[in-house]
Amino acid sequence: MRALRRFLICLCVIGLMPGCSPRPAPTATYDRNHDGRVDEWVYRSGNSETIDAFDTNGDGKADLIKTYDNGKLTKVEQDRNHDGRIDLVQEYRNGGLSQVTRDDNFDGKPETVEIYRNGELAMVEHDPDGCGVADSTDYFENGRLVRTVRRTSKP
Ligand SMILES: [Ca+2]
Ligand SMILES: [Ca+2]
Ligand SMILES: [Ca+2]
Repeated sequence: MRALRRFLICLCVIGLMPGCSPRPAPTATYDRNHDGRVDEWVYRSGNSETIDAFDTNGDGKADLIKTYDNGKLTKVEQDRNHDGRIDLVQEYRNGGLSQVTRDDNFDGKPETVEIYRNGELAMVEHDPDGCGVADSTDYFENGRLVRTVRRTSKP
């Protein structure tokens, strides 16, 4: 599943995954809550992309990462359980939500991908064992589940 591969790639870019290198140096850092420790890192890569990473719980590790392209929000990544691994990725296209990738059991492997079209939920792919291939896909029309397709065999 392409979405899952992208999920892992973005972990590498941010440098949250151990063994990923080189980690780029931030172009700016901030101490927003004035406790003497950095809690926001800003990375500018290339001409148009900006990555804004926040530490919301004060453990020194980024857990909320926003990516902008030409000032427009394109991605929000969250580490909701603060284990250093991203477990929720929201992607935006033309200002609207286009995809949500979730690792709700926090094992590092996403098991749900939601695809949005024109701001409405269109498809949900379920991969409960996180192997990277969806076991079933739900299709939605006008906000209603209309079809579920199950994969009969897995590679
Ligand atoms: Ca944190
Ligand atoms: Ca996590
Ligand atoms: Ca998982």
